[in-house]
Amino acid sequence: MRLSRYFLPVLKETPAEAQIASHRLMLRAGMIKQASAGIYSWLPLGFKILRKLENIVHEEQVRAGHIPVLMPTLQSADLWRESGRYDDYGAEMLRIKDRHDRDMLYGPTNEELITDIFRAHVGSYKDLPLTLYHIQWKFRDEVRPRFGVMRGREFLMKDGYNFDLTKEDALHAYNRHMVSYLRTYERMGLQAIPMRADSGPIGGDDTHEFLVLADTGESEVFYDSAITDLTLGDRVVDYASRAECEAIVKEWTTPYARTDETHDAALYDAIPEARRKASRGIEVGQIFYFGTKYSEPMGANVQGPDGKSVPVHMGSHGIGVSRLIGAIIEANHDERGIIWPEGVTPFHAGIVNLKQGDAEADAACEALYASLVALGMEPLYDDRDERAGGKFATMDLIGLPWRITVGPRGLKNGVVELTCRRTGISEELPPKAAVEKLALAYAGHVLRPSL
Ligand code: P5A
Repeated sequence: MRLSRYFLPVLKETPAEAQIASHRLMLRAGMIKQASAGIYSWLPLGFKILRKLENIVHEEQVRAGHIPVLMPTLQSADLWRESGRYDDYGAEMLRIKDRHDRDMLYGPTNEELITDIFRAHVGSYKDLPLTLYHIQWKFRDEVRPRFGVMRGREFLMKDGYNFDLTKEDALHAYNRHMVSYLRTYERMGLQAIPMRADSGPIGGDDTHEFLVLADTGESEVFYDSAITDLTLGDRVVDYASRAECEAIVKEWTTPYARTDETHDAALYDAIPEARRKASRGIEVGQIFYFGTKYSEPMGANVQGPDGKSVPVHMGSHGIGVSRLIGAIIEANHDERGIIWPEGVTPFHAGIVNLKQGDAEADAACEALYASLVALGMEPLYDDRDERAGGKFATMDLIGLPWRITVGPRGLKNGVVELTCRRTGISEELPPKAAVEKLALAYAGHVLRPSL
């Protein structure tokens, strides 16, 4: 992409309404624009990252054996009356009447709608296990929408639902989700810690929230610091293996980690003092097992092997896709701007031409651009006729992990400058060596152009 032809409305001033770094930086970097309270338009840069996160989520869901679908945002109130949640959900639910005076609502979640799909089409235990998921906009009329996309009213969620014959099968689905979520967050460059939590309006006994540690997080959390040493890394997981998923879940849920809702002071005090941590966290996902809470009242039954009709065991699992962008920025920024992890960056490298219009500098930039594209990367070429300082400030603000600076003086010596956004370290290299270094930096990442 050439910056002269892109739409990147960066702001020079710090917006007064933004209280936390991620909100400020998303506005300043031209990623989002508020449409009304807690509702945002996604401008090209923000939309590109949203799509990248969606891709990662899809890939990891499909890897775990889950099947994508797409359900509507608007739902009929009748289904929610069947489950008993229409009245329970309260003021957070946006209720709408259509022209025929029928009660509709903008879905805050989809347990009822998916259960309705299931009961219409599945009747035998032979069709189980089944996990369906989608990535769709949700609406919750939060009392205090704040911090930009972090607590929005309209927000993008991945929500998945498992249907199983027995509780044991459903607990395998729970474990499988926990492992696939850990992998999903790791690919985004985040450490999200599974913590025992409270199930709230979704219901059920077993539930874990995934929290990214950050001072600006809305949740109070307590944990054993031993848990922060755990990673999945390159480990290849067989999601069909109950024993393997269970072992990973055990490893991750053994160290104490709880939100304030389930905090147990006695257990916490038993942790060696040096490892006892109390801090704040951003909730980027939650998984639930709720058994037959929806299947029973809604008649989502299957015929078991013995011919008897039984309600299926279910769970649901959510990832806050739009909130994740805020969480990633909270965990990755400095005073100059965002620092994208390589797995989610909107462009792989920035090319800054110090002397636009200089034949040699222009040609060197074009050649670099072509070499990066040939490797499957998406460079952002700042080809505007602007001062170097302004170009650097924009690149630092939007946070691409690497910048290649090209100018006539360096080119005379056969070199360009390659700068790492995270460390700030620059080195002078021949253009070919700079391209090779970038290829190495992105080895292990899926390289493909995104929207
Ligand atoms: C699980 C999927 C559910 O709704 N039903 C379907 C279950 N869980 S949840 O915890 O309530 O939400 C899942 C994730 O969505 C994100 N989230 C939000 N993101 C931005 N703004 C909001 N107002 C908001 N509310 C929830 C969180 O990341 C949450 O973990």
